[in-house]
Amino acid sequence: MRELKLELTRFMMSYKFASDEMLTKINILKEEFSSIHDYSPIEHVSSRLKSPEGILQKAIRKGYPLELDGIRDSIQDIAGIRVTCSFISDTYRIRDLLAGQRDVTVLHEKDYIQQPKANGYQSLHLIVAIPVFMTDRVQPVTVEIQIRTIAMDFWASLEHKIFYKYNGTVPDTLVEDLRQAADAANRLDVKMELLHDQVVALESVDTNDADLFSFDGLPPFPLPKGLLDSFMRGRTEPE
Ligand code: 0O2
Repeated sequence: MRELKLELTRFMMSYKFASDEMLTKINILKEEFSSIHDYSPIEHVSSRLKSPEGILQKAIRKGYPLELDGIRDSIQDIAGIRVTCSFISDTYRIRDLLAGQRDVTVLHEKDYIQQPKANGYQSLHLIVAIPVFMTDRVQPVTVEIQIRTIAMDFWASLEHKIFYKYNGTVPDTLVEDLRQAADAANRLDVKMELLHDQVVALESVDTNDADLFSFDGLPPFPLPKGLLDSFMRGRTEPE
């Protein structure tokens, strides 16, 4: 019994560590973007771990084997992270930046943005595996990452509430209203991105900030041309 408890604790901890590792990666992207590009494609990040009861219920519901190795192989959303982005292109940018990291393996991808679900649900789902270094083993652990825009997230949280309120049997009129709301959310996403692109294009014409640098919320500061030239020489002409 003691042995089983220990195994279960290690099992749950491996998901917490995997989630922490992915959150660190996402937060690094967020900070680096804000510092260097003065803009972050990530608006909000949240995470959750399924409880042991939730894991057991899902395993029973899906008919999976009720032992830890079997559960590890079949339930891939024990650790879940949700990344909310400003624009649709950002969701793919974040996907590419995470998928391109050496220790991250994308096991599955479901693109409900390109192909929304029949009810209107949109989101980009990734199941990734990341190695977790424990005291006596390196364990590849899966994490589900849902990447979506603010409008998609707004829609999904309301739909989730409605779905549970009606115990999964939502009246047809409400289903249709939700589908229309999902279309409206998509139109808003497309429009907002077009507006944003126009503003970015204007900014790059108006300002010549090539010699301005900023870091960690500090106002942009100029770097003397002589110093910049010497940095560049140092990079291109190694001794
Ligand atoms: P929770 O508590 O949010 O994690 P799976 O059941 O995961 O083995 P499935 O259903 O094919 O397989 O996975 P999919 O389609 O990738 O969906 C997984 C998660 O996406 C769900 O988790 C929801 O969080 C979200 N999701 C999928 N479809 C919808 C939808 O129509 N509306 C909303 N609001 N969310 C959706 P869980 O397991 O439902 O729960």
